[in-house]
Amino acid sequence: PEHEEDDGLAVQTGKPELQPPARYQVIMLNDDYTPMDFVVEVLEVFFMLNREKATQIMLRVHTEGRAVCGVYSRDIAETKAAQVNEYARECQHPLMCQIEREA
Ligand code: NFA
Repeated sequence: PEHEEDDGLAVQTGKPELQPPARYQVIMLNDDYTPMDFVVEVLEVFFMLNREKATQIMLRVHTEGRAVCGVYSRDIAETKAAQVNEYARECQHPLMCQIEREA
């Protein structure tokens, strides 16, 4: 043939050039002060969870120290974590979310 197809690998590194977008976990951290009811409300509102799922995740955070609330694109994960942290601060609770890139 006159030319080969592009195999999608960079000439220098051999690494794939087009990767699927990275996914980010939004992780909620336990603390000693935020009321359980408040945490359940946050999980319902910001992560669109029903009462049962929100309660399960709240209890996992409480007993294990942290739990994944959801997995999103980087932009959405950053926004959700920032919204939770801002809302908790406004309500004078120390509740915190952070994000972690999936492996
Ligand atoms: N540990 C908090 C309490 O005992 C409840 C809590 C759960 C806080 C999940 C933060 C996250 N009131």
